[in-house]
Amino acid sequence: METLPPLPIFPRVVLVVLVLASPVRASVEELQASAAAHPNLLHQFTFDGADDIERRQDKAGNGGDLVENFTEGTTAADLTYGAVGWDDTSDAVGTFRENPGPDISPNGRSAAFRIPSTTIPMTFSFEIIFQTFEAELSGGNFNLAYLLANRSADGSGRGYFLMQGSSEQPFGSDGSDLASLIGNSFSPTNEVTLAETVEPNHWYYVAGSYSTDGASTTFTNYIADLTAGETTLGVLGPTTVSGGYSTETGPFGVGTRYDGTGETLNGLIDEVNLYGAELSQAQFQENLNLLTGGPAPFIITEFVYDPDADTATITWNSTLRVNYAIEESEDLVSWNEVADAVGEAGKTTHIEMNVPENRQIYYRIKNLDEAEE
Ligand SMILES: [Ca+2]
Ligand SMILES: [Ca+2]
Ligand SMILES: [Ca+2]
Repeated sequence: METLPPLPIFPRVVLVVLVLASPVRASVEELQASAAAHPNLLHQFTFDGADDIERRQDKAGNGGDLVENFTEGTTAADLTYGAVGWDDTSDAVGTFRENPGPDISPNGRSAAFRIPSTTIPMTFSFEIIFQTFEAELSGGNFNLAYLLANRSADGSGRGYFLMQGSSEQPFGSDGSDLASLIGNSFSPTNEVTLAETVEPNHWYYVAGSYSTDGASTTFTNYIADLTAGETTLGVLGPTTVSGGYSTETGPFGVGTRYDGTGETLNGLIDEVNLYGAELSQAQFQENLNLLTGGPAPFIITEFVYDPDADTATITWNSTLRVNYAIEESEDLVSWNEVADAVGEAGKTTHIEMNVPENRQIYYRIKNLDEAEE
């Protein structure tokens, strides 16, 4: 029979618990229901259905059904309907592009989708769940893949709401970004870089909200790498650029250029929601929570005291990139910061502390990025 060793006399620990409400169920289906209930939902693409026509339907019922878009002899066989999505509650669709290869027709083979005709209003938001198969687009003049895009008839108003690649010069030199570019200039002055690199085969949740008067546009973007376990949105912006996106009635590319000539995503799209309003960060975070179950509760999950080394190792549920302070106290009244840490992926952070001998020490972990009430 195993005998447990006597417990060492070790410092008592205060568990600082901040309980965050997290939904019990989390799924793409939950996000779909949230989008469907939004009063400003413009178009919704879930890529679910009994046949391919139904899979291309605008589930918002606003006449935005997708059409297939092929260049250079590609066919429906180059699209993948009924692909496995972020979870098993909803299908994704696969779009195609040769990589490396020429990115615009002629001689660029690609297959994706467009809304033939829609009107994007002066306040607008999108959210998308997608993955790319390519870390970097190459072989073309611009090395761009449009995920969601429109453009005004005279070419001035670019609504490149989300694209892989960038406008960095020389053109085509940075085909590894995720970016949003709006307005009258295809240049970094009109572009927000959401990510300098993307992980191929990782599902991303990306969103943005936009407001334009035609002369200038202000927008904010949000991103989370779902596959990496990110549960808190990264925020880019708000940014103001010159010019606007197209608010004319016209085509809208989903996985390809607005006019259907190529520059297509080689990857998977699970969900697209387009809204005729500026959605808030809180709304997008709530929708992300519906996908992930929300950030892990902020709790200390393990405390290990080593009496020989006089060290304590504290482990807690951390959020990626969030800053934390480790504080100690002998009387629970005055607290001194003794270490700091930045949250890691995988939701736990460990820190090893040196514990003074013959003293009773309390520890607590503070989230420095959370505003104090
Ligand atoms: Ca879907
Ligand atoms: Ca890059
Ligand atoms: Ca870049």
